[in-house]
Amino acid sequence: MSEVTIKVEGMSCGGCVNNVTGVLKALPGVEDAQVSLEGASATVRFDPARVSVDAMRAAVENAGFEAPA
Ligand code: 9UX
Repeated sequence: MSEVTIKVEGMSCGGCVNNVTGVLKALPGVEDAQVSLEGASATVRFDPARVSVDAMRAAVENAGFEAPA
């Protein structure tokens, strides 16, 4: 299992945090996601054989937020 912290910009309330958490945890291979509103970031524990960081960033962007590299 690996861990990565990605930037997540555009979150403005706890609902956004829940939304981002949900889309990340919905990805097969994502074990856990801890999303920080204040930190504008998400720390994700994942299986790199099953999911890529690029796929996480794409999921966040599809949910309406920005996930710059
Ligand atoms: Mo808060 Mo975010 O009212 O997707 S849920 S702005």
